[in-house]
Amino acid sequence: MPMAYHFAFLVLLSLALFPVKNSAQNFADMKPSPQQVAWQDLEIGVIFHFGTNTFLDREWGDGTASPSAFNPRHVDTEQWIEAVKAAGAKYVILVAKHHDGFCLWPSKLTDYSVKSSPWENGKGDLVRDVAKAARKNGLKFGIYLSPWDRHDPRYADSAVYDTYYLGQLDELASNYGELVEFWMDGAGSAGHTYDFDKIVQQLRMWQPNTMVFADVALYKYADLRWVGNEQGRVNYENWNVVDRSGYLRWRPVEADTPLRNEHWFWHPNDEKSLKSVADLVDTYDQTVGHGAQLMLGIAPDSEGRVPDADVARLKEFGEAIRQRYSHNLMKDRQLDPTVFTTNGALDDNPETFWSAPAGSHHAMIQVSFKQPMTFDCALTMEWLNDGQHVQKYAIEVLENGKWKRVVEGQAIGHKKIDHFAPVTAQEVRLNLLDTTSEAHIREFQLYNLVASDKTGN
Ligand code: FUL
Repeated sequence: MPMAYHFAFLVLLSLALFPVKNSAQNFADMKPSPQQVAWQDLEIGVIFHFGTNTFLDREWGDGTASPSAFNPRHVDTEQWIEAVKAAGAKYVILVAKHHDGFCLWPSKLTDYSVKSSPWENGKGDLVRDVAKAARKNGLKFGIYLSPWDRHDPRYADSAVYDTYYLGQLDELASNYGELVEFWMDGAGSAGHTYDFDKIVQQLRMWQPNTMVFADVALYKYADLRWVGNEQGRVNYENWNVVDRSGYLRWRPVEADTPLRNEHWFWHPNDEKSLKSVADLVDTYDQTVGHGAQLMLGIAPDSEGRVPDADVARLKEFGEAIRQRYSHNLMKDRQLDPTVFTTNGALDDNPETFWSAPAGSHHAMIQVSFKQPMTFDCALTMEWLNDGQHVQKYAIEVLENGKWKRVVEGQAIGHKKIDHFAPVTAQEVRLNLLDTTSEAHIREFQLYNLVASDKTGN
């Protein structure tokens, strides 16, 4: 064997015997799955809490309530869905079993369910009804199945309880169609261990595309992450790639917060805790506007309907958001044929996007208006399929021949909403100051919110 071949052979042999360790993971190389991209586009979801707690003025049932307490007279799941659709929700999660262990579907594995209740003479199935109403109205459906179970005696023995939980998961994951999200909530459960490896494996068998929600304790399995509070606040900057258990992964944030302050279940005479439209709009800006998902908690009442006041508030909230973000001033920009390629970011259509030159770390989108425009808000969106790349940006206006910064930020992510004091200018630019590789921008929009709030347009 000639010397050169000999050497190459030795190199190959040593590579085979001692493979080079993977180089350290880089945050900028992490990309979302197609399911995560699709889920992030949903932006607003809701979670329904309804069960024996609804009838007993409780938040966390202790598992002793009789199933006969569950006796709604007019369950109207179509009304639930219409109410949340008006708020702009694109998916719904039903709490199929909360910590009290009471099941909203007729599980074959326990009698502690709707089948032992007077509702529909024990023949009802809320999971079926909500799934059907949601899909009929074009909303996606998902399930919350509490691991903590304060009713079932099997809970005392982790291994035996795991089999029970897995059986319930099988029922839910195989009988109700595609689930957009599956919530495993770590609340309660003190000192209890679950075989989450097996649970997630089994869930994936039935539902390969579901987004697994898991809070802090179950981080390893999560396709999305809990925000860490129930106030509807997502701290900025919000990066989609985070390291929690020794490796990096794309885990977008979901921020759950109830429509009625601190109450997930319905309580009598509780209207004062209904959040105001201003609160909800602010919550939207602090969650969706920080690149996260907003999940609003909705509590049907003891009749089985979303209360009228909540229905009205959801509608007002949806209208307020649509009104605020429907008059994108970019429609009045001058169409400059020499920079037509940026149109993907300026055309008011998130389905299209503009890419900065391949390999670039800095780029700019400049816009000229036909006449000076006044604006006080910017909405930007990154196309995330290739990863999150913008790590520093500014929005600048031309004033007396000089560029003046009105916004400085780091992450853009799925969506970033920036508010600032009104400025009037004819030239504006999105200055991408630092990007890990070429930026992809779905939208750069500008709004005059003070004016639209005043006119109601
Ligand atoms: C929490 C639970 O303990 C609350 O009762 C509620 O279900 C909320 C959505 O998740 O962890």
